[in-house]
Amino acid sequence: MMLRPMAERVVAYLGLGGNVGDVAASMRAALRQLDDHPACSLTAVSRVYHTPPWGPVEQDWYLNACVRIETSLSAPDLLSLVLRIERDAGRVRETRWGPRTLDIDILLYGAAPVSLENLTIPHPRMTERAFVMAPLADIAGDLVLEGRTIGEHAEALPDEGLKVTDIVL
Ligand code: A4P
Ligand code: MG
Repeated sequence: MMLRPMAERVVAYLGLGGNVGDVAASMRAALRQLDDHPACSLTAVSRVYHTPPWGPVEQDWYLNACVRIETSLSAPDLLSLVLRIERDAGRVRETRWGPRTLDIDILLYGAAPVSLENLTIPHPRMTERAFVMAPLADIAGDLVLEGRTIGEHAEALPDEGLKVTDIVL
């Protein structure tokens, strides 16, 4: 039996979204890559939501979901991993807030905020977006952020018309 020292593991929450191509297939591939990574394990997956596009760019509806992972990667290393997974999904960066095959945002990483030049956690504006709060409430409804539970944030947001799908990731 091989014994490895236990690295410190952190619970992190990721938000996934996309509106180009077979998004559910891109999400499934992403979850497999995360879970197959030696320093990550996937511990919860939300339902998949069909969501009206948010922001200034006119574009198709999105699929959105959230997952919980446990990881011994640092936050910057986790960002490198999710950016690589986005590239593997064929993500091309064109317009900010524009259409994409797959976007993976690090919503939360442990309890402490992260503030680096290229990485801000909690993800800015996440509590204002129903397409993030609704799926996150599925897997972290009791977690407190900005003085309210995620479930309360989800309830308080205006109904943007998002719909639960029967897609299973
Ligand atoms: N970055 C900083 N902090 C983080 C973080 N916590 N997690 C930096 C991930 N990345 C973070 O991201 C640009 C850079 O942000 C990354 O390289 C990293 O260094 P990006 O994904 O290329 O940019 P973006 O996604 O176009 O911009 P942004 O501001 O992340 O946009 P959002 O907020 O992700 O919005 N409507 C619906 N219904 N559903 C959606 O999922 N998504 C967007 C994109 C617009 N409308 C949407 C949806
Ligand atoms: Mg993003």
